[in-house]
Amino acid sequence: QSDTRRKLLELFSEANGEFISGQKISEMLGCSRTAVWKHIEELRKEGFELEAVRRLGYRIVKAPDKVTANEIHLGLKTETLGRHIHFEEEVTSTQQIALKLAYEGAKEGTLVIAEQQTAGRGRMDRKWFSPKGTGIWMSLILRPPIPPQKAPQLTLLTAVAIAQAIQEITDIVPDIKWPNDILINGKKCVGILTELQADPDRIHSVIVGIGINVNQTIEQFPEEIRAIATSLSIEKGERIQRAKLIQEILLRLEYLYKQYLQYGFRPIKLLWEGYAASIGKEIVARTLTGTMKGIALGITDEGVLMLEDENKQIHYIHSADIQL
Ligand code: BT5
Repeated sequence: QSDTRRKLLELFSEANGEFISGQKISEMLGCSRTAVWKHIEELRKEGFELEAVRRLGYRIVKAPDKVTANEIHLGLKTETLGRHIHFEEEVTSTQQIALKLAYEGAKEGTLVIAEQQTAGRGRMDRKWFSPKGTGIWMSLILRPPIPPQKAPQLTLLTAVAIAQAIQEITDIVPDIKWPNDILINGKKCVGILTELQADPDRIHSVIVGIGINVNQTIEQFPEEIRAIATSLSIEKGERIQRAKLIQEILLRLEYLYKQYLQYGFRPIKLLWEGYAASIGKEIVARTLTGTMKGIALGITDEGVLMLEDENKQIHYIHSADIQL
């Protein structure tokens, strides 16, 4: 049933807004004309606008701004990432569901996505606000054949993919703030949370959690983050179609991930530096063991932050909160 629907959406996607005859659809799907009509009705219920014209057939006019598996699959060009999608209207946290699926053996590239999270979280159990229908709250399951200590590089890789996708869709060039934030005009628009399941020498899975503020207005942010947070639509001045952005992210992520597995972190690092907000500037780094002030020199080939203090001593920082 849902497989047929997926095929139908693929047909529409290939048709690029042109009409496809009912006859052709029924042949391609291997079902009756009546069944085709029923599937079309189902898509309409999901919010797709479909035009039906006698003798011409059907064409897709508009996909709704939803993030169900259908919306994301329509026009998705990846080979593995996002090929399996687990969508829910409301979850506690997509991380939690992805973790469970990964444990049960879900394939690499499986994507968990929800319209709303009731217990979205950031690093160190901080809260991540994930209101209904306005953002992208998703978790991607990866199974990279790399040693566990390299996993933080995937956070940086993901940040590059998202920055590229944002630039492509909105024409805004965002800043990446090491290690896991993307900022626009100094305000946080994206947070990334990478969680690892591994033995000392082998990764079972990495769950890459991505939170993006897309269509919120300023008033829709809770008081406590209003001064530090922003959304793409606030910055761009128009609504953004979330599914399109997700497709772009998955495509770029897949490409960078392949590059990374083949050539290592170096090519990613160069791209990362192109978006880095803090390089050459004075920053404050809060780590678990204390606070350090200095100039951010850049990242190493491994993705570790280098900070030079006032005594010209260089510190290598693996994880911290950075204040610009
Ligand atoms: C992060 O943590 O930035 C990682 C956020 C990852 C969220 C995704 S959504 C899908 C997946 N499922 C989850 O449950 N999580 C992932 P961190 O660097 O610790 O930043 C957290 C801080 O960002 C909070 O303490 C707030 O100050 C701020 N914050 C919370 N919600 C925000 C939002 N929607 N936009 C901007 N800033 C926010």
